[in-house]
Amino acid sequence: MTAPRFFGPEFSELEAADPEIAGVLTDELDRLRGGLQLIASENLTSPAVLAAQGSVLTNKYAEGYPGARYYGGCDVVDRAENLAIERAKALFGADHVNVQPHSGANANLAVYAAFAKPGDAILAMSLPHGGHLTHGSKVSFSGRWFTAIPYHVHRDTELIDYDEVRELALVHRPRIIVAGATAYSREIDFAAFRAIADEVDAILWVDAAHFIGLVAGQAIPSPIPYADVISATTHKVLRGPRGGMLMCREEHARAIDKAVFPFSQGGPLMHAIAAKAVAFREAHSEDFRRYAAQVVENAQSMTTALVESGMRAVSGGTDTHLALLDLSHLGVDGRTAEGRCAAAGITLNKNAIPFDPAPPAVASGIRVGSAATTTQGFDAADSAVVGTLVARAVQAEAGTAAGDRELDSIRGEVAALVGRKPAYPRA
Ligand code: DSN
Repeated sequence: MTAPRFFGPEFSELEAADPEIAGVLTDELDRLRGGLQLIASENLTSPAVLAAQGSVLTNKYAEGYPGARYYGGCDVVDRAENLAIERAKALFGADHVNVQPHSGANANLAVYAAFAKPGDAILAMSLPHGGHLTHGSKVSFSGRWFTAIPYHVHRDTELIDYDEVRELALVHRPRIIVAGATAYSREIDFAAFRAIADEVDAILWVDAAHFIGLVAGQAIPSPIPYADVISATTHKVLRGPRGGMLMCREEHARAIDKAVFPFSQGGPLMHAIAAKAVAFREAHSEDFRRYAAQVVENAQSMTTALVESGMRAVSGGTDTHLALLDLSHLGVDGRTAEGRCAAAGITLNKNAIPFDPAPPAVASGIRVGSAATTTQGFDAADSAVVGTLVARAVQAEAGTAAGDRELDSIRGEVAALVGRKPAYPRA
């Protein structure tokens, strides 16, 4: 079989050696091409990123840092890591960058290791209000090894309650204050967090995993002037390979580097680091700035359509790439909505909303994001159509004749829409 576009020439070798895994790759490409990808933490990387990631650099052990490795033969991969570091510094204006974290969670583990001791108090956003597992959940190392103090959004505005953050900081004197979330659609006031951190002499850690791509594209303000340390992922709006990164002030450089290697990781993934370098180069461009602005415009357009179709946008809307929608007054829970959308060719996730009465496995909301569709070339008008398709799918009662007909019909409209602006186009 001829290699489908976006698979390298090695694909025919894979197909001969392992047809089952070759089939997984082609099926996933078909899935990406055939539906709407609205998971807010996903994107579609470029062929150049894919090529760097699927490369011979995966072979090299390079424990240590460029120029100071524990193995020989690292001169070539050193070039990749140095390029990634220098490009990230130029893109974000950071003093120091570490591109070795294998993932966002690994980057976050390194932040704890650099700045806190087991038992220290950490002030971070509550998971059900939009935070992350590694911000103190009991099921993660963060909640098991540290004393997590959760802050919340305000019940009326559904915006971060900065008064509560300050009150909790004054009472608990946390070692670290975390700003950053996975399901919060609004800009974060980094200056307010900095002022609170200074008042209690805490480290300000911005977990920018979700929005770092919008920072790269200058679509939202940068946390760099405010944060002691920033953790991020490279695969969300930033559109790089799956992975993590850290940026910090020069004074913390040694602590951060030691916290990644040797404390929490072994050999870095040099193929992923090379792909990160490619993504940083792609992001440092006028094209990417236009992309980031369009991501926000598309998220807003999709959200407006969802609200006009009867959903409630948590906090009233979005300033970013994602929106959280409350379905409670539609009488549909998040889990059901996710399933109905899947049946219509729309991939998104159920999500807890602040003060959610439903358990997390059911949830009262859904989360949508515009990063992948914008990569496909969707504009604000397309995104409004996406919003109406999602709203129709959520309200189509699967299992009834009328509901199933509606889901089939939406699936056809989704196919037509992604056919006009496909992911990974064939030609
Ligand atoms: N799983 C990511 C997300 O979907 O937001 C966060 O780790």
